[in-house]
Amino acid sequence: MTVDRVGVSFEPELLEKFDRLIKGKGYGSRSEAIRDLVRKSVIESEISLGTGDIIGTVTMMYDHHAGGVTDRLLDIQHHSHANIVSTTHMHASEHICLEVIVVKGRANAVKELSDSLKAVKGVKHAELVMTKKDV
Ligand code: NI
Repeated sequence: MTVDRVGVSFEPELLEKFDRLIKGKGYGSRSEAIRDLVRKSVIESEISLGTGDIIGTVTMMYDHHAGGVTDRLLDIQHHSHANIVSTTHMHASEHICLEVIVVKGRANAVKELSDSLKAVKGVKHAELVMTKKDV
């Protein structure tokens, strides 16, 4: 892989804070830390446009004793325009289920799926993580 070198200027106070931050996170160099920040920014920007293809996960925790929750969650997934690759289910306790849904597709379709799942009564917590494979 070829790389282009760029120079970045910082105010000393900001650079000092940045160095402390990245040391705490275990980065070996400023370059790698800055590349990660730029990548994150590019990914978030492309995702916010909503039209590009993404890969990601929806992690949700729900009480399967809540009326009809399992049927509703399955129904939403079967009708989603996002491409559901796999689901993993863990029976976390007598009442609580943890489910991780691996998805790919248009960011908008994946967001819509995640929002619909979050809104189901009985779903106590859900988080969507999206990334791109080509950044
Ligand atoms: Ni379960």
